[in-house]
Amino acid sequence: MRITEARVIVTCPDRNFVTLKIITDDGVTGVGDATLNGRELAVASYLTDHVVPQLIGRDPTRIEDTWQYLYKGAYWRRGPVTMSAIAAVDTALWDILGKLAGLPVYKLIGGRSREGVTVYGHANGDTVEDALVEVARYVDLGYRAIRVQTGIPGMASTYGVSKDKLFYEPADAAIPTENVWSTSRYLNHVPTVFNRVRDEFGPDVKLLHDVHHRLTPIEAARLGKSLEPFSLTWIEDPVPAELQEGFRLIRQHTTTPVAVGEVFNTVWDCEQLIREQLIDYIRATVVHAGGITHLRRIFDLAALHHVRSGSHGATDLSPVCMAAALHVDVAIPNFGLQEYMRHTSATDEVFPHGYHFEGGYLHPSEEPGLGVDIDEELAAQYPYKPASLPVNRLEDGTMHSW
Ligand code: EZ4
Ligand code: CO
Repeated sequence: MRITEARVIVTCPDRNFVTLKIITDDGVTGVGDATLNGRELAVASYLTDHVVPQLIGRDPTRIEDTWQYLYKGAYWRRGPVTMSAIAAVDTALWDILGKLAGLPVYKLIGGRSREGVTVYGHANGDTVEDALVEVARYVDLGYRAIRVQTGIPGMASTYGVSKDKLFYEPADAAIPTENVWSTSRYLNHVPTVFNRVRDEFGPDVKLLHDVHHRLTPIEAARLGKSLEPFSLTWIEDPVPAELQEGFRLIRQHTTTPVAVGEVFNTVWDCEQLIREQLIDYIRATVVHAGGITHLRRIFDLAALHHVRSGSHGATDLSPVCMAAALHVDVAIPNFGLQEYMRHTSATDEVFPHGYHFEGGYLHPSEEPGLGVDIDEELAAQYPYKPASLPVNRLEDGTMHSW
C-alpha cells in the first residue's frame, strides 16, 4: 500500500484553516490539521513545496518512520512551521491506520481510559457583570469548567474578551490590531473578578484564567497568591516560557496551579518545566506539537512528573485537530482538561465530524479513524483571507507580549 497523492487545502469558513489530505492507492484517505494562526501560508508552502513530494510512494502505515524521516530529514529541527507540517502528516496517517483497522484511533493508542473528555468553555465580558452572565450561560450548557476573562477598568481592550460571545477570533485584521497593556491595572482587577464569580457560583465549578504571557515570574507569583482564596484550577501562560527555569520563582510563592504550552512545538520546550514539576498542566496539542505521535511522548513524560494534559482548543485549531485531540484525551492516563471553543456553523459544515458535546464532556467519534473529514467543494467556496493576531504595547508605547 502506497501514498499516491497529498493535497494541501487552504480555506476560510469564518477563519483560515490549512488541512492536509493524504490519499492512498487503495482509496483510503486521511486528514490532518496544519493551521498556524496568522502564519497559515508558511505551513501550506512547507507542505506543498517540501513535504508532499517526499510522501508520494511511502507506506502510509509506517507512521513512526515517517515522523522521524520528516523531523530528522529536514536537518532544521523544531519550530512551529515545521512541527505543524509534521503534525498534519502524522495525524492523517493515524486517520488512515484507523480506517484500515476499522477502529477509532483512540483504540489504537490504548483504548478508553474515561467515559468522556471534560472540557472548559470561555466566559468573558467587558465588565464583571457581563462576564457573570456568560458564566451562567456556560453553567446552563452543562460545562463543569469555565475560563473567565474580563475587560480591565482604564484599558480600552485586553486579551480574551470577544464581541461575539460563543466565538472568539483574535486574528481580526490583515495588519495587526494594536492593544495597550497595564500590568498594575490588571493585577489589581483580576482578584475582584474571581471573588465575584466564586461568590455567585459556589465551590464546585472549575474556574480558569488565561494570563496570555503578559507577566514576569514575580508578578505571576503575586497573581497566583492573590487568587488562592478562589481555588482556580489553573492560571494559564502566566509568563512567556522561553526561560523554563523562570517558573521556579512562581512555584516558590503560590499554590495556584500553573498551565503552559499552547505555543510549544516539541517536548524540548517543556522538558525542564515537566521534570522539575514547575507546572501542573501541559497545554500542547496535536497540530502545533508534532501530531499524535509526538504529543503522546510529551504526555508520557508529563505522567511521570504529576503533570496532566490541558490541551489548547481555540477556534484556530480546526475540527480535524479537535477530533484528533479527543482520541488522545480519552486514552491517556494523565488527562486533565480540554479547552473547547466552539467553531462557527460555516466551519462545522466544511469539516463534518462525529465528535459531540454532552453534559460538559466531549466524546470522540466511534467511526474508524478520526471521524472527521473536509468537504473540499465547500472549502473551495471560502478563499483565504489575510488575518494577523494583535500586537500589544505598554502605555508608554513599548512592545509587550500579546
Ligand atoms: O490566543 O489560539 O487559550 N487560548 C488562547 C487562544 C490563542 C489563540 C492564538 O491563535 O490563548 O485564544
Ligand atoms: Co491561552
